[in-house]
Amino acid sequence: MSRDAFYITTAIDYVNAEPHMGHAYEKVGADAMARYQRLRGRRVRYTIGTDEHGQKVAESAAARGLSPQAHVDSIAGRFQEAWRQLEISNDDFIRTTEKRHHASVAELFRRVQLAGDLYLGDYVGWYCKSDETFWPEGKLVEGNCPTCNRPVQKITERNWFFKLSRYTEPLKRHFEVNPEFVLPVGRRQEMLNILEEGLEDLSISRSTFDWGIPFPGAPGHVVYVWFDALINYITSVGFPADEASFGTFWPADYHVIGKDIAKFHTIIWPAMLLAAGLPLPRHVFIHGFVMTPTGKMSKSVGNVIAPGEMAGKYGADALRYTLLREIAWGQDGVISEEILVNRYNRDLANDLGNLLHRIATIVEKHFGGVLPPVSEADAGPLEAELRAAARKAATDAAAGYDVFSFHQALEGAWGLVRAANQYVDRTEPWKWAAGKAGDGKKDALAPDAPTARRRLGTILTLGADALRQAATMLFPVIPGTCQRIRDALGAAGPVVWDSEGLLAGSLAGCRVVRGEPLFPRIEPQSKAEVAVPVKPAAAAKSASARAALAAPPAELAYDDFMKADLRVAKVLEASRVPNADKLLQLKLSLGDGQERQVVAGIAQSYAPEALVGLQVVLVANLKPAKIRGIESHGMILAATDGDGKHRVVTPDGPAPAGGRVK
Ligand code: ME8
Repeated sequence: MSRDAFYITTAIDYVNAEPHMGHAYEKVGADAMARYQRLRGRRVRYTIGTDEHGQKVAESAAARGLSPQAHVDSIAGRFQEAWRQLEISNDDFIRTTEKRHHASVAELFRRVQLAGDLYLGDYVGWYCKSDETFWPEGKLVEGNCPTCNRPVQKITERNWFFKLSRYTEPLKRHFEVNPEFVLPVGRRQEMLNILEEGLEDLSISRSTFDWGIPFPGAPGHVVYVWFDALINYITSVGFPADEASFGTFWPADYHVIGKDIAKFHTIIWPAMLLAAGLPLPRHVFIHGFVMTPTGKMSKSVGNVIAPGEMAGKYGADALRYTLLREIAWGQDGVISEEILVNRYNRDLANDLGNLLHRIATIVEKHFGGVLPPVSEADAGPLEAELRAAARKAATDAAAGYDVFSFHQALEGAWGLVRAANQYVDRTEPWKWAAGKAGDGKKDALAPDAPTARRRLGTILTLGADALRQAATMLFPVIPGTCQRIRDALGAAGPVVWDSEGLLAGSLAGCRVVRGEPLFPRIEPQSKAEVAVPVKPAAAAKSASARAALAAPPAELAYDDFMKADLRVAKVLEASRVPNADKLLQLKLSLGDGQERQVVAGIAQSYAPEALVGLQVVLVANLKPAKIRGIESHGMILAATDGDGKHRVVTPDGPAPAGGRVK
């Protein structure tokens, strides 16, 4: 295999039911890896597909009153549609009913037969139709399938067998020589334990139904569905006819699969390849399971979350981001609509979307939408800090992606998103834009206009560049958003992992377009409205709680109302409260040199700079309180719009600061 090629596969999904979140999780994770490798310049081949033969699929077709072929055609289409909605960038979608696959299975069988590894024998034992797996009696758990816990059926069939037992020792050696063959390494021992017990030969034909690839030279037998399905990985890269492609991409770099099918991929498949004289995949990466807050996803419990529906409702990137940010790859984790909405609001809307909005607004207003030049002459400690954050983010993100640690890669990239927001907070571009000294220079004299403008230009273009580079680091996970950010910043050309030229000011001259918000905030109205099933009693309770909230408060006597001292105030300064998503610290003028400090919970609706200069209404005689250790004296009034955004109440025309509001 040439060194720049990279071949990654996922499991091919059974077409007995619709695509679910577990399928989506696997495809999104492998997609992030495929996109990352492309970004790093590798020639990537990413294969996904559908596993269309076997007893279970035949029975699903019969239940729908369809021929197996008509059934698999319709469900395979549903999977392809779901992956299109999730922006999966697969290079191939293989279906095991395709001709190319039949040819590949036939050739593999020829080789295995030539090796003397096939023989006819009698199988008497148990079969799990759901997992399409043979089980010896001793492995059953209370008479059920040890993997899925469903009932098994006793079968007695004259079948063809594969001499799997022959490969116990060669596989042990392979595990020893390649300690990273099975990843994460924690899973390796489980597979070694199976090898230590010794392998039994495997029945690889079925004769009691006919929905499968005809077993070569054995009329009335079809190939056992797993033996057929695993071969898809070599079919996809051209086995046996396209030697150039096969030579380039095989062996695969990674088979990405779930923990329930580890033995098939780390023991049976490698044994098949050894028998056929073909190289083994470099790594099998075993991911964990996606659960819901109410346990394993299952139709009967009613907690299945359809990935296409979620992507349609919140966007592909919100789902992709949540799946890979919430669950450490390799471990089990919980996903719900509520978790997605929280991630969406907190990370995507507040941090990422807001950063673009803040920069684009000022560039549009003060530079006609064109990013100004960066002046290296006045780059100081804040710029040095931002550049250091960019370098660290690139290193951390790459370190995460390299080992499938997507949550760490995202956390690494987010370091730069946060640093860029802080850079904007601390440099205070809105002050420079108003001709005042920003950068926290509270008592400095107003700079001359060209100096202020030059400083403002540096801040905006470096801030924009930091955002562009963070977007590049996030590209493997949220590709659509990354492209929208690049378009908004006028960044031309393909996305490249440019850890060399970090924050070199290369965006100067680009035309910024302040379009729709990247992630308009979503207000989750109540827990009852998310996909997690809510017991009727709980739903009723939350409905009555909402009704109580909506009921008007008791009547107020005029004199009581007049006790509230409402005053017009002008916002002099505004900044974010560190480590508090919702809070802004405001300095207000009440006229005659009187100033007030107020902490307001409106950070998710306003960028600090958007408030400076605004007239607001202050409840001036509210008892002072400490919020996050900051004194807050008074409260500003705000309404809430239909999307749950705050709208600060402001006089409908100039009114003197300190004037009473009645
Ligand atoms: O096993 N969370 O197909 P499949 C995460 N056709 N991953 C999950 C999951 C969950 N809740 N549920 C399932 C098959 N998966 C075979 C594969 S490969 C040659 C043949 C994963 O549709 C599961 O572990 O049952 C597997 O990797 C993939 O989804 C397809 O499962």
